[in-house]
Amino acid sequence: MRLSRAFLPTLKETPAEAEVLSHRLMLRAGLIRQTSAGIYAWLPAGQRVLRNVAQIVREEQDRAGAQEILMPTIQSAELWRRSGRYDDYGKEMLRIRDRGDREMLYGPTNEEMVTDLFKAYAKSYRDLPRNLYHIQWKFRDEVRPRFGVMRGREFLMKDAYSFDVTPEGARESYRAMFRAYLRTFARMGLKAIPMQADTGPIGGDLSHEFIILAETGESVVYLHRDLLAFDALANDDMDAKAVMDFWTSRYAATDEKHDEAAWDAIPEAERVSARGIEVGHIFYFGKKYSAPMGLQVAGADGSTVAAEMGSYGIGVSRLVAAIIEASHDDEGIIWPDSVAPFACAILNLKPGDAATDGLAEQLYAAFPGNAVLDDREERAGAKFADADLIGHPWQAVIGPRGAARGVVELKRRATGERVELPLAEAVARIKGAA
Ligand code: P5A
Repeated sequence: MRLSRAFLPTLKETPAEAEVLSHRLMLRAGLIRQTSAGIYAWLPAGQRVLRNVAQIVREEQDRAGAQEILMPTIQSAELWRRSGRYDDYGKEMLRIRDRGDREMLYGPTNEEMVTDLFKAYAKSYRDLPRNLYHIQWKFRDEVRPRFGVMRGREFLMKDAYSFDVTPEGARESYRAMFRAYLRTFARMGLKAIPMQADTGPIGGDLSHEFIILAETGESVVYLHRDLLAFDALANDDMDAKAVMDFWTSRYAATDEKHDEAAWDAIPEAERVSARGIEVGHIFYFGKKYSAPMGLQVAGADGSTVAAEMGSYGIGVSRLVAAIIEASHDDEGIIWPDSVAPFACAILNLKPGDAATDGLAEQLYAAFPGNAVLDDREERAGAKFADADLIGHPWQAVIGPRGAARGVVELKRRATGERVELPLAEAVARIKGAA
């Protein structure tokens, strides 16, 4: 994308309405724009990050054996009456009527819809286990939407739903998602800690929230320091049971589940209390939806059993803000390579100069669709500031002196390290990191 023609608007001023850092940076870097309270449009750079985050989530769901579908955002009230949740859900649910005066709603989650959908096909125990997921917009009319996309009213969620014949099978499905979540967040450069959690309106008795530590987080959390040392990508060969056994062998709880006595029993030097952001939440709720909604299959012995179900959520749009909370400095965002909107920004310090233009164009051509070329007639300082603010992992600075020698100055955003390299080596260095 050439900045002279791109829609990548940055703001110099800090917007007054933004209380937390990620929200301020998302507005200043031109990632999002509010269209009504708690509802946001995603601008090109933001949309690219959102898409990258969703893609990592998708790859890890697929790897864990879940299958992607896409269910509608609009649901019928009748479906929710069958589970008994229509009246319970309260004001958070956006209720709508169509022209035939039928009661509809904008889905806050999809347990009912997926149960009804799967029920149409699942007849015998051989049709299970299955895990179906989608990445779809949700609407919850939150009392206090705040912190930008961190707590929005409309937000993008990945929600997966597992169907098993037995409780033990359902626990295995739960553990597979548990492990997949650790990998998912690690690939985004985040350390997410699973914690025992309350189940709220989703229901069930086994539940974990995945929390990343950040000072601005809404949740207060308590954990054993051993958990901070676990590396989900390095421990890739561990089976799902071993992973979950490790995590549940050490203390970790949110405020609501905190147990003072258990906490006091941990040596003080091993305790960590912090604030965190909930980026995922998984539930095992058995027959809560399958029984009232009639999702039953024939078991091996001829008996009829209601499916054992779980659901597994990831806040995809919230993650964009959470990654910024975890990775920024005074100048702006520092995107991990895996989710960055572009692999690199090419800063041509003298547009119109044959040598800088030539080198900049060559470098730009090496990253089709994945670089921004700052070809604007702007001061060098403004170009540096914008590139730092948007947080491109690499900046390739091309000035007349370097261009005369055929070299670019490569800056790594995360460390500030700079190195002068001939073009081909600069390309290789950037591609090697991604
Ligand atoms: C699990 C999947 C559920 O809805 N049903 C389907 C279950 N869980 S949850 O915890 O309520 O939500 C899952 C994740 O969605 C994100 N999230 C939000 N993100 C932005 N704004 C919101 N208002 C919001 N509400 C929930 C969180 O990351 C949560 O873990």
